[in-house]
Amino acid sequence: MVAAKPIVVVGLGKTGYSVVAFFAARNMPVVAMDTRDEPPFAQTILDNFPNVEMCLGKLDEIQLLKAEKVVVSPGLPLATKEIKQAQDAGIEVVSDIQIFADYAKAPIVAITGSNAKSTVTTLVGLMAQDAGLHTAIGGNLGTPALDLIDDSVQLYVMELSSFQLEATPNLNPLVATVLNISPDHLDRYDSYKDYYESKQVIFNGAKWGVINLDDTLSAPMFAQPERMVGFTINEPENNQFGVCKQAEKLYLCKGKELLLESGLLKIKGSHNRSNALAALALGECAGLPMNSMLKTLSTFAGLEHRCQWVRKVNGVEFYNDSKGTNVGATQAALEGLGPDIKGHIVLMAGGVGKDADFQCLSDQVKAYVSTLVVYGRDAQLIADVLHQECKVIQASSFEDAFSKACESAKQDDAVLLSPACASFDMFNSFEHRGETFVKLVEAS
Ligand code: UMA
Ligand code: ADP
Repeated sequence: MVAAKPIVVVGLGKTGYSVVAFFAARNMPVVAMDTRDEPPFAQTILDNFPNVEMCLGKLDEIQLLKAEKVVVSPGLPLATKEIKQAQDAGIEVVSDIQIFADYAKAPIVAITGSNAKSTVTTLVGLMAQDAGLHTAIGGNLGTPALDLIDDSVQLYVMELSSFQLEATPNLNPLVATVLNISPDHLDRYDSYKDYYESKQVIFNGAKWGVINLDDTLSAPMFAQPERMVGFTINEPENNQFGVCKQAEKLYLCKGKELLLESGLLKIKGSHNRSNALAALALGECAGLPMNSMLKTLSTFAGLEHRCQWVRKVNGVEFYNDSKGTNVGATQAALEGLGPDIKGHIVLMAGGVGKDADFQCLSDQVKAYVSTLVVYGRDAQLIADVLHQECKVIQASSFEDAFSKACESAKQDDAVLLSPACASFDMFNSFEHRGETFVKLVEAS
């Protein structure tokens, strides 16, 4: 008897571990590899799955060429030499999300975009749970997709990154959306076009597409969903979702039907109105009842580290937007909070800029920011392009940035941490950065 060819799992982080566990539980031969000598889950795999063959410190080309298929983790580019070589030799190279799509029996709500993915995914997941469905929520949000597979699940609500989607040719979701597009991860893609096109596969085989009518790059470009519904932060047409004004009040609406006064939302700013409308549109396509969705929406207070109000100290409000990891997010945070701040915003930004063009922030910085305090690896880059829009101060550390921001803030101002950068030069994660900020605020 010829031995079955192995599944080769590349990357032994959270995703890789979930893939190894998934196939090992199905008694399929697995080879696990990682370019790192000590990847996070190597020891756990050795302990729990002693039959899994392991290759650390490099990608083993011979094993890759002998694979039944290769499941590659999102942190590793498909362009990696050994992966590319296997693909060129005709070996199927897919993401964990493709395996998930192959095995999931319940419909999938698939959510991507440059920003707001976690907020909208969580909100749609809560809406489905409150409507009584056994709902599994995860993907890029944190719980790897394959850990969610369960035959009792009635709906999967999945946050998907471009890294995951680029190796997911056949998702076939019930509903798919690209929430918005702005530059991100330009250190990994050859061009902006490559980046936003990588998200388009989310529409492959989709029954419904939910389209952001305010963002042309979010619309389907290649595969067309069977049916589409749009959302906009302006007045909508016909059966689209949007915002209407009546008697000086703003309402979320569907066509001419008023759904909810926007002042009743706990998540603030026009970007969050857009997020709320996207969630309603996605939920409706998934068959959730409107009344139940509106109830969930009006109690949703948002996620930590996303334009989160921390505290008022000596007349200055402090906001933690540590999840603002690209220029589009920081633009939205400034536009969302700016009009509500009586004074000005003192902005703390910096970290790993991922080759972004910080010039994109000029208009919002000019409109709302009195002082910009920059820190971290790309501080100088940010200072160079924005020094004409406001006062810019360079800080020597995150703590120094915080104390300089506090010194600059006057009564009625707000100190906003919205870095427009990844955190990995100084912190383990955006959560770690946000928690450090909150601790500094609490100690001030
Ligand atoms: N790595 C190597 N060698 C390898 C494999 C990975 O050096 O052989 C490095 C990668 O370059 C990366 C790190 O290891 O720096 C982690 O990569 P991974 O693919 O092992 O990551 P996981 O632990 O599996 O976590 C991934 C997502 N991480 C990335 O896409 C980088 C998590 O999203 C996700 O929650 C998790 O799967 C479950 O689905 C995090 C993220 O930062 C939150 N995502 C990016 C974002 O949101 O902007 C896309
Ligand atoms: P993601 O999972 O895509 O990173 P999150 O929901 O975690 O999205 O939000 C990340 C950041 O994106 C927030 O901190 C906020 O600054 C910004 N943001 C939230 N909603 C929007 C939106 N609709 N458009 C642009 N930026 C947004």
